[in-house]
Amino acid sequence: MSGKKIMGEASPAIHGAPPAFLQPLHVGQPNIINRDKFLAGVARALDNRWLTNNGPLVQEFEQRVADKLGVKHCVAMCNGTIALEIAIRALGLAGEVIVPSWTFVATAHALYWQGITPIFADIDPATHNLDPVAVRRMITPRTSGIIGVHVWGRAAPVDELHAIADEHALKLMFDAAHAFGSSYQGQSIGQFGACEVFSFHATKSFNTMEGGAVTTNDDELAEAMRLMRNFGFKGYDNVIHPGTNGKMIEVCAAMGLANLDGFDELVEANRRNHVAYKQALAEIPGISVLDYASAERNNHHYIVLEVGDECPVSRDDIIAALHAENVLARKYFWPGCHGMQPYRDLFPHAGLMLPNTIAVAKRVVVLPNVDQESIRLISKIIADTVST
Ligand code: T4K
Repeated sequence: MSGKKIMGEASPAIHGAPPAFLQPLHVGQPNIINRDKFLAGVARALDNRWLTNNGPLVQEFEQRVADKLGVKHCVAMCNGTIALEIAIRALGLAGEVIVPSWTFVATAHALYWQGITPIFADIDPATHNLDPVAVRRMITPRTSGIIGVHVWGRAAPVDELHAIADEHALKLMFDAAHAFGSSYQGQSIGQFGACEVFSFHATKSFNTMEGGAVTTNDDELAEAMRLMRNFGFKGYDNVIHPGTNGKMIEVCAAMGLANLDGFDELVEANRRNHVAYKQALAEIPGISVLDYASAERNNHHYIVLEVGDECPVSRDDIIAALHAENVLARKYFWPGCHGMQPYRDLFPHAGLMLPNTIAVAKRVVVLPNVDQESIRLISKIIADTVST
């Protein structure tokens, strides 16, 4: 495996301070697992003189992803946002749809963009995923569906959400943008709800540069989404459906095929990094690293730190100290979708129903998933910041 995260180069310590990094360490630095295989795939596409429109690399990619996730259909798309929009439309969602506010804004925008109102439900502060009790509270006669999000690759409460959806005759789908390679009750994410939507953006654990996919076991839904991603064409000169352009290109599929090969080793390296961060930060007051359910698979892509009230410095102090050393740690989803436009103006009091979201948004820092030596140095910067 080549190119697993660019290692930060440490400069000599000045006056006993932790060393700064010469190159910025980003959250979301892309995983480029097999450069040679990717370049060979690009050459294949060029030799084929077939660059997009359901080419052979995209078809091979879809089959490999479907096999890996144990699902009947994988419909590859140009990105996760368009994949969400197409899935939402193919499912026939309308009126109001319940989503977490604690997600990337694309989950909400994919609804709003189609004239559907996202209704924000609160999360469980322990898992950062939708709280089923809060979801029940937000159901109205206009509700047509629920989009669960597997935040940080940790499965949303799938069974509870299914039960609510069945009880109220709602459609259920999942935003699995973070969750490639994760599981729920031992089964791969990608198999749940009516369909699940992945993002393969450059910053994701598994990437195709830009890209996404919808996975489903429903033949009719898969067929509808295949039509929709290609303007509604069924065969030559025959448009039978409204559609858009959601196609994945061959170069992106080449990247996906190259990255699939080394993905499991990458996850193992991520897991070791997660453990290393946990150990290095264990003794710092008020600081904790979010754990993942140990009985499940997680891709361990996200290293999520929570800075509690007992910590003598604030979350923003820690971020500032890290940035000063070229470690570009990030707040995430800040301040929650309900605090972003147009939702902030539409629902100025939404926060009253979202106390856990607000609390979590204030304490989260996401750290770069890097090599073990850099993890040691980053942890020292945090320890020194807290103790000064
Ligand atoms: N649902 C959820 C739950 C999602 O998280 C997302 C996307 C979606 C749906 C929608 O899927 P897509 O339509 O994106 O496929 C990024 C990504 O653009 C976005 O894919 C992602 N979630 C979101 C959480 O983060 P930004 O605005 O934070 O990206 P940016 O440019 O600030 O980059 C993030 C960090 O990564 C920076 O520190 C720089 C570094 N980076 C980035 C790129 C692209 C690199 O080092 N190299 C790179 O090539 O949105």
